Amino acid sequence: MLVKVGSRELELGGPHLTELRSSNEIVHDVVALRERMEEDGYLLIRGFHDRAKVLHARTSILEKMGQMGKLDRDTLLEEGRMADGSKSIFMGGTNEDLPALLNVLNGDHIMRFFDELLGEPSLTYHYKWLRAVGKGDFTGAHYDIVYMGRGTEKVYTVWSPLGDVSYEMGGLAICLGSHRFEDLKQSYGTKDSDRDGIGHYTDDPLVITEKFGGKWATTTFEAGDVLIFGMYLLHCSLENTTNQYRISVDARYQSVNEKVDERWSGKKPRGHDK
Ligand SMILES: O=C(O)CCC(=O)C(=O)O
Repeated sequence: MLVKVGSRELELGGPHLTELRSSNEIVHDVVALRERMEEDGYLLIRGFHDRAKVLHARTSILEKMGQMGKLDRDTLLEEGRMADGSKSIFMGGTNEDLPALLNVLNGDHIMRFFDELLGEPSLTYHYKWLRAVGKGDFTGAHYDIVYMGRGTEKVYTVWSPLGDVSYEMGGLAICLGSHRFEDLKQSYGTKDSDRDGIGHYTDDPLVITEKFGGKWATTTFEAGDVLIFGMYLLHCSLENTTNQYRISVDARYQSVNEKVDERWSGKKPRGHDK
């Protein structure tokens, strides 16, 4: 099967693209989870969130998008089909008007998970990166440290699909081993998007593997699944080739004892430096 990763078409199971591995068999063993995170640089946990709560959040987001005129009115709301002429919508912010979403991202289940994983009380940044990615769009390959590196490096991203995401709808892909690309960490990984005016490293996933090695990995996702990774794991998304929005959110978690990146934390996070 051919999958569109960033600007390339790659064969799933071919030399450049494989499947992510799930960590569900070790989900109740925190020591094993920490070792897996160290070794693989990511944790894929299926059914981590309560699926019904995620679907409730999805409905509230779709209702909002419908009111914004972004959805095709002749189709079912839950399909999230794009209205003619609509584009991707970035809804980053505190999203206080979406309590069902905050219930998933700030709830006891996920906070207790991070308390245990970190071995310290955890916090989550108030800013949530909510995205509705439309047809033809994808996210280029990057390290998150470039966007949120002004506090501790020990921040974790949780990427949550808010709906089922097929290969065609464009879920996330990561570059295996990229948390150990020391040259890249010492160059691109020391940049700050606001200070240096730098963003994604590349739209072409093979630029990375040809220069640094590794291999890309992805999968299909269901509402409730999460992909968790640190600040130095290269990731991009597959292209959405459908006319249904791919709705997802990425949120951040860290220890309360570490420095936070003030752009994203607090009740009124200021966001990127203007
Ligand atoms: O969902 C996407 O397209 C990008 C997500 C991302 O870059 C992240 O989770 O850090």
